[in-house]
Amino acid sequence: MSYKTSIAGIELKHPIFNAAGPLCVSLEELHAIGYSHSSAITTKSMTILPRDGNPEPRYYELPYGSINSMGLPNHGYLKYIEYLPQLRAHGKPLIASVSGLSLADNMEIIRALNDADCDLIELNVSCPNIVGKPQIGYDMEQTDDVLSSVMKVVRKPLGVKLPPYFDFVHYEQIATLLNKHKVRFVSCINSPGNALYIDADRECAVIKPKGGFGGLGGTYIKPIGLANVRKFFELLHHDIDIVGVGGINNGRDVFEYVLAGARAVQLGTIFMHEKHKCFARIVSEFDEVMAKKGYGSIEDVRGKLRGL
Ligand code: RRO
Repeated sequence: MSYKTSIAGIELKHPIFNAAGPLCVSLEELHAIGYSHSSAITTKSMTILPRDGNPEPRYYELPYGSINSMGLPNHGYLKYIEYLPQLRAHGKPLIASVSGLSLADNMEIIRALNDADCDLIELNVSCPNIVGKPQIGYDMEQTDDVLSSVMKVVRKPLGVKLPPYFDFVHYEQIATLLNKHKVRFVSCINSPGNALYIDADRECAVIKPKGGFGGLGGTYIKPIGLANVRKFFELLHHDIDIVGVGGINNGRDVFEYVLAGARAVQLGTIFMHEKHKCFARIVSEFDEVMAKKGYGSIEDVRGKLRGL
């Protein structure tokens, strides 16, 4: 049995799909996600113009995760608008991830997506890897401006991909804005930015851009992702859905995210590592955990984390 769920009213067969990021740039890659057991297809974050991204090496697998500084490689929003109807054949919700390099860019892309063949828009306010572009989600005033502009024009359910927060005051500030602007969902967390991994043998960093600084993914960040989901579950109006991301490797991890308050989860680093078969494996592990515990639905579990 699969445990169905929904994000902003869009139904998903089960709660597990791909995060914007790995293996979702080209039409071929997006079709491959369609053929997999991912319950939705999320695109790489799109900009106005196509981008090659940062110089390589820009992704490196670590003992317990990954570090990346991809630099937003993507085909540009006009291509994704062409790709979307072709992906419909898979019969899954289509999620367009947007990461314009300015508010004007985001507005142009979102206006165009209003008439495109996607079900949800995920606005990325948390890319850590563009030199000279601090993460919008850490600047409360800018976040307020961006959300008030985009929410005026958007005609599809729009959610926000958030950076990780660490301080309760910051959680309260950002949650106030998300509630005020009535975003439809949040995806948390993007990779904690500007981590540095050092190879002591070679006495160097492991990725080239920005002197080796990049976004951290995988097992390292699961407790940070869980904390963000939990805190937003406490602070957001309950009609704002929460999608958990960060360090999910197995069905038990998915269960933990649902307990914390997530309606669905996205896979990033494990998808890069294991490729498309991770979706079927993790779906069946999650189903097994739920069945063993005797739960009949996501709603039996969602947010029900107990204190001690
Ligand atoms: O492309 C990237 O470097 C990237 C992006 Br847009 C993002 O949102 N998060 C990330 O870890 N890498």
